[in-house]
Amino acid sequence: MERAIPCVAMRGGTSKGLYFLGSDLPSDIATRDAVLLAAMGSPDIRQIDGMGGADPLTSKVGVIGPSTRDDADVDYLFLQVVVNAARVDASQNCGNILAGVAAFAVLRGLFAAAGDVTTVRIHMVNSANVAVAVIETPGGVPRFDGAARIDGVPGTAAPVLIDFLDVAGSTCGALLPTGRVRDIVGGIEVTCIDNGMPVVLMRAADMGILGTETPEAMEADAGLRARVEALRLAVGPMMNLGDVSKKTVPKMCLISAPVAGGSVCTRNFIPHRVHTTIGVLGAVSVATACVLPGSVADGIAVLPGAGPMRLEVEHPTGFFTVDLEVETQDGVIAVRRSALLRTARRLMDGAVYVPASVWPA
Ligand code: NQM
Repeated sequence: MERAIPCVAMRGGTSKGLYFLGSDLPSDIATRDAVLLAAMGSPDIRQIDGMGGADPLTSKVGVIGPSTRDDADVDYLFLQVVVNAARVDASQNCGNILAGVAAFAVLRGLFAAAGDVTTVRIHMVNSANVAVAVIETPGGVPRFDGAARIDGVPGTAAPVLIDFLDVAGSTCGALLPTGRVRDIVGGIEVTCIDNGMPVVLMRAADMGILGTETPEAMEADAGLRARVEALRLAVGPMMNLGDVSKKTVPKMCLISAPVAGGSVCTRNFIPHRVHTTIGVLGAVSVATACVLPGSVADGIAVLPGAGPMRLEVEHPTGFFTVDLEVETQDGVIAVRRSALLRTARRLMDGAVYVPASVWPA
C-alpha cells in the first residue's frame, strides 16, 4: 500500500525540491522525516527510489503554512534531506528554495495575489527571520516565464526579487559569532560570519590551492577535503553551533582574488560537496565579510567604489550579485538590508507516493 501526499516540485534558484503544505505532512517530526526520506529516496547516493536528484542541491524540501507571526504572511521551514544518510536537517536556511515559496503560497491559496505584482513576507522558521519576496502574478496567477537570468540556470524565467531585512546572527546569535573579525584555527586565518548563513571564510592559498579549481577537482582532493572538515569541526563550537559533525552548517568558503571582474572568487564546501554556484544566504554572508575591514577578504576582495554596495561574488559557473545596505557606526559595520535576484519554475504539481508503512493512517 502507498500513501499519496500532495506536493509541488519546483526549481528554486539553483536548487530543486519538493514543496508541501505543512498540513499535508505528519505533525510528528520523526514520522515527517521518515516520510521525506522515503519521498526523496534517502539514504542512497543515487536516490534511485525517490524524487531526490542525488545531490544536496536537489534533495531539498520547503514546508509552507499560514504565518505564525504578525509581521509575515506565510511560514517557510526548510529541510535538507541528506542524500547518503537517514537524516533530515533543519539547522540551516535555504535562500534558493525560498525563491519558490511565494508562488507556492499563491498557488495553494495561502496568500492572495494583489494585481500584477505580489509581495509576500515570508517567515523563515529555521532562523526566525523575515524575507520579502516580490513575484509576478498577472491575473492573480504566479508567472514563471520571463526574461530574468541567473548564473547556474540555463535560459530565462520570471524574476523573484528577495530582500532580507535583518539576518545578522540568524543561526549563531551574532554577525561575528566568535566576537572577532578574524581567528586563527589550526594555523589558518579564518573569518567566521553569519549574515543569514553561518560561513567560515579562508584564503584558498592558505589551504594550498589556487581557489579557481573546479568543484570536481576539489572533491577529488581527499587531503583538501579532510583539512576543510577538520577546520569545520573545530570552528563549529566557536560559532555557537555546538558539535557540527552531523549538521550542514557552517559552510566553508575558500576565497581568492577575483578572476572575472567580480568582487571575490569563491569555492564553497556545503559542507561535504563543493557547490556548483553558491548558496543565496551563503553569498550574502560572504559579501558581508568582504566589506568588513580586517576580515580574511581584506586585501583580496575588490570593493565597488562610491554608490550602492553591489558585490559580484564569483563562483564556479558565474556571478552571484548581492546588493548590501551597510551602515558604519563607530567603526562597526551593520548590514541593514541585502537584496538579490532569483528565479523559480514549477515543474510538477501532484502527489508524491510513499509506502503506507512509513506513515500509517
Ligand atoms: O545559502 C546550498 C543552495 C544552498 C543554500 C547550501 C542556500 C543559501 O544553493 O541560502 O541557498 O549551501 O546548502 O540552495
